[in-house]
Amino acid sequence: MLITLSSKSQLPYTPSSENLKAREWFQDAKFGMFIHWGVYSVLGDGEWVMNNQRIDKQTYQKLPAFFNPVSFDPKEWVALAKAAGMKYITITSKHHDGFAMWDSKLTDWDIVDRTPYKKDALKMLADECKKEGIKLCFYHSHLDWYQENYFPRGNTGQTTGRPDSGDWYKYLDYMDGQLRELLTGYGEIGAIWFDGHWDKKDSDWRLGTTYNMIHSLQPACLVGNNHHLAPFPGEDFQMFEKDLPGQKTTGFNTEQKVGELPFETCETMNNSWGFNLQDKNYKSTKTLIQYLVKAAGYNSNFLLNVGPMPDGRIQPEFITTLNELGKWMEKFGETVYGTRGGPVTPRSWGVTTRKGTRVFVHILNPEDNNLLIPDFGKKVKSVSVFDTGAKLKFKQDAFGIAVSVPAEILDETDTVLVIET
Ligand code: H79
Repeated sequence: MLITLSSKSQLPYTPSSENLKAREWFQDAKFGMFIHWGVYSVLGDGEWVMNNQRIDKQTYQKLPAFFNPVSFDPKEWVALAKAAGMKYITITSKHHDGFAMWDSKLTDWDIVDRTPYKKDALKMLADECKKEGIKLCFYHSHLDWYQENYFPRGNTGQTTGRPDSGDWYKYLDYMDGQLRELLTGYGEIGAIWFDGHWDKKDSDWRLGTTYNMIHSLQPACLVGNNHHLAPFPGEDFQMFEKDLPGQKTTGFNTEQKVGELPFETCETMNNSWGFNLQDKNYKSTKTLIQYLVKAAGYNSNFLLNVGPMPDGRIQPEFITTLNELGKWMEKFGETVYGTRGGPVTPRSWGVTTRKGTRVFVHILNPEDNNLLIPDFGKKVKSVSVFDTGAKLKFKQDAFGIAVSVPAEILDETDTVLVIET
């Protein structure tokens, strides 16, 4: 009886011209800010705290009263993203705890109805993004530990004290309704970034219906879904959580096939997505620059996460690193923005990116003063150092290009060479 709904997801999908243009924009943009922020931030123990500390719904409802982000200034967040060289922001509209960070009319489980702050944080951010030319995207959880109609339940959220009954399709209607609010009241939305499908991956998620609704409301809005599988029809980009496309290093993505859509990889600045008071495992600026560059070499965007504090500020450790990243991007951004990965596939020494007739060689782990770049079928005119323009000696034959890279030009983060073809 519900077969018509599920089979809809299998319909072939032809993206609109606006959508294809948005995909190009997305790939050119390369670098975005991921933001995990919600009432869980109050506990300083990450966004999974409801599940991990086995907090029941009744108890979890005490949290919004403590969420009063008086220091939240969207101007500061957007300025920081821009200073870091980021071109878009993807923020949690709703995480797995189901709490809406905007003024939803479909529930009172939201920031305006339940917190002393009473303001629509997403609207404030949307207005500032629009003003500053930053694209806003929403991370939206399929999975919901709060709604009773999220039933039968999946692998997680078993301990939140909900009754053993509920109407699954009512839940999906509710989710679509909330997405409709986000796509009609907050201006142009760059993307919807779904997560949580893996909680019950054999369910009828009615993805086709949801995806069609998104594309009919906003044709240029890109749909992505962190289901750790091959892309489904109706999706416009493919994300790889804490992983470069196809590397399968996380353990939970062994079934993930690399598709044909634009890629995005996301990573944390310490080990947490949502604010974690005790997590001091900060990644260095060098590590994060190298990750961004590697992502570009894999033809992928990089979405770098911050988990703002419950008072609305971003912690100073993150701010320092992001500003350093931005300094690097000011100088070397040309070799990242607007590029595509390749022509040479990633190597142990680094990666390549390309734009027009130029190939940018990013040496991340120098191995030898003689750099051997496999042949990529183009006649090389010159090889030079990106930041100084100094010409380097090279020899091209049928096997590839050998470049002499003197030790004194090596940079400990990234030595960038330009090949003119
Ligand atoms: O929002 C952030 C995390 O909260 C969320 N995605 C990022 C962007 C996330 N949820 N889970 N994970 C990340 C890790 C993956 C866990 C999984 Fe599983 C392992 C999913 C499927 C297998 C454990 C077992 C959780 C569900 C089943």
